[in-house]
Amino acid sequence: MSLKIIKPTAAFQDLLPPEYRELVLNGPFKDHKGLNELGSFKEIIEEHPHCAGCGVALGVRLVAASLPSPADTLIIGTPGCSFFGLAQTAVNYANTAFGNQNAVASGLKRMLKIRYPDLHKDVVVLVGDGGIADIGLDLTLHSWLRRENITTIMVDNEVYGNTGGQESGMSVEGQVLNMAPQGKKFPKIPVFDLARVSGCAYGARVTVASPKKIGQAVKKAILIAREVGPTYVQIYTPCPTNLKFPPNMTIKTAKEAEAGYYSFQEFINDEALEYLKKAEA
Ligand SMILES: Cc1ncc(C[n+]2csc(CCOP(=O)(O)OP(=O)(O)O)c2C)c(N)n1
Ligand code: SF4
Ligand SMILES: [Mg+2]
Repeated sequence: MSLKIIKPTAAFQDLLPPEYRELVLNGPFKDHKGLNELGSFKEIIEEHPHCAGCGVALGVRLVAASLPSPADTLIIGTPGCSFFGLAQTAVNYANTAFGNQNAVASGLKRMLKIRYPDLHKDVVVLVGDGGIADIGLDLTLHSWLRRENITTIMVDNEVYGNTGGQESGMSVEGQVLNMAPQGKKFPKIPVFDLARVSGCAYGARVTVASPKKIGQAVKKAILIAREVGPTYVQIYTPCPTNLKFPPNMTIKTAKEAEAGYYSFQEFINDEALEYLKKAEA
């Protein structure tokens, strides 16, 4: 994201909300800023339309604040609640037809490598569980099997939040939802394990209750995708509206999941480990 894109014209300068002005003055554009330095500005630059307490909105914000080179990153999304916040986030962002994100991201990454052979242009898919585990699963797996140099990030709220509560492949077995009144009949699709066996060089499974872990995982995933191969980060981002818990319980819900079936997990192959050691040296 270039500062030029968000810098207001002089006439509007004083009319904009204080967080916007703060973002322009102190946002993560010139100096690298990490999660510890989240300002009063919002990576999400306007009041966003997510429901109160939305785990997906928090996930989007934490990912946006964890990008190693925000100005040289292109985020690819698809329909779903994440799209609301992403369209209002201070990142370069393009949307795709539902489920096509990893195919579009593969093409863009290849094109950017040709156009900017000496620069790192990070292409990051940031999409919901339905977009990845259901309609986009074939294109996601094929991008991994082809070893495309892209990072895929799932904001997993375990439901189709955007369309009113259908079950997704990532919903837990037995979960009752507005449009699954008898409860889901099969377990969560093991996308994290599929990432490992389909050629991802690095993968992490985290929750929004652990922002630092998200920061580290996103950074590692994007760096490794530059040189080694595809990477995957799966973030539990609970949805109060569809899972029907109070909006101030999002972090508590994520913490409980993290202590149980959504524990932190990470894998990395030898080549990626070597690469990280060199990059950090
Ligand atoms: C081809 C196509 N089919 C269906 C839809 C309708 N649709 C929009 S978002 C969505 C579900 C998104 O669920 P998920 O990816 O889990 O994201 P969430 O809203 O939960 O963040 C569906 C089915 C669409 N936009 N395009
Ligand atoms: S429906 Fe759920 S995921 Fe979508 S904006 Fe509301 S809380 Fe967030
Ligand atoms: Mg979802």
